[in-house]
Amino acid sequence: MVFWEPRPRVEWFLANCSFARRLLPGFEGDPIDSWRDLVFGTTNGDNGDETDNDGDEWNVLAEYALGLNPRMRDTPEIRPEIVLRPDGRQHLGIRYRRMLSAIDVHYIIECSRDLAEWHDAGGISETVESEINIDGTVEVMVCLKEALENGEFPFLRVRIERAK
Ligand SMILES: [Ca+2]
Repeated sequence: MVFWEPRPRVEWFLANCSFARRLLPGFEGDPIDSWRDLVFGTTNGDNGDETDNDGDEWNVLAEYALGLNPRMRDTPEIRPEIVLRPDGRQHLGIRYRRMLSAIDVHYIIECSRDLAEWHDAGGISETVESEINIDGTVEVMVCLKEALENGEFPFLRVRIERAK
């Protein structure tokens, strides 16, 4: 006699592929809570958004949003770049790696003339590259629309904010 019992194939896959849980936002509550449960083993305790558990000066929200490890000192992949655009001119850009499934986070590109006053660059910038990585992150390149020679903003940054 042969017994056959259907197996919950999807759950089996999820249980054995850690980053797959990040690729299914909302599968078990808020994406950040699923991630928090995955990396800390709990959503309770001292692992709130503003906590810096590993002392690398990146809080839990930033570690989540930028695809870092909140249990190990590491640095995000964020860097400025000068990009030659189809208009034949050089444009100031910022390249960063973010969590693909972090739909509960806003990534706000900001520009500045003097590093003191920052402005939302959403209307004057555009995403020119976006490449998904196998680890559940995506590498994004955002450039100012205005060429560097005419640009009034020599500084860019990414501000991370929890979606309400
Ligand atoms: Ca870290």
